[in-house]
Amino acid sequence: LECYSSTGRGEKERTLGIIKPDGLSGNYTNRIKQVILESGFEISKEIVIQLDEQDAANFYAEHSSKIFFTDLIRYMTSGPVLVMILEKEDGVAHWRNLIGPTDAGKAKITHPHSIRAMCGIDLEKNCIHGSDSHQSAEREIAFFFKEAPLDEAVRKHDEL
Ligand code: IDP
Repeated sequence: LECYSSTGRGEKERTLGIIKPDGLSGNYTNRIKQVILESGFEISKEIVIQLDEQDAANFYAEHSSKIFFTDLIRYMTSGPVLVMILEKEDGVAHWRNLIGPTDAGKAKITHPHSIRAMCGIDLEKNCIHGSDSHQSAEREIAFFFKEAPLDEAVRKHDEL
């Protein structure tokens, strides 16, 4: 049984990455994946999906009262996204470091080697998402990858 933890040594921690619509349509996917793999992450699952307004609003529910919410939903539904489960020791923190600060325009100056500096434009169109904590990562992974709970999987197997 694999164990996911942000504290244990040598244990992998899962996090969620999303190549946002501008990243996909701008053909940054291969360059982003190259950076991910060179940085020691494993991409354990990936899907390409077109979010509808309800999906995007649910995913970003914590921002529903912000003035940029409507624009954010429009942006995230403007085309397909590529969603990935990424795994590495201390994966959440390492992935946040790799993507860089939210404002891609500023990232080009302060974090020129970050992914957002490479393919993002500004505070909104920053081309990539990364979970901000271990808890967020698990919630966001469950949002996109609805895995059957272990006992349910075992029950299904027993029924065969
Ligand atoms: P994060 O993605 O770096 O964690 P959050 O504050 O969680 O940043 O914001 C979620 C997303 O909403 C950002 O990645 C960006 O696309 C968008 N966003 C955040 N702040 C603003 C803003 O002030 N104006 C427009 N869009 C924003």
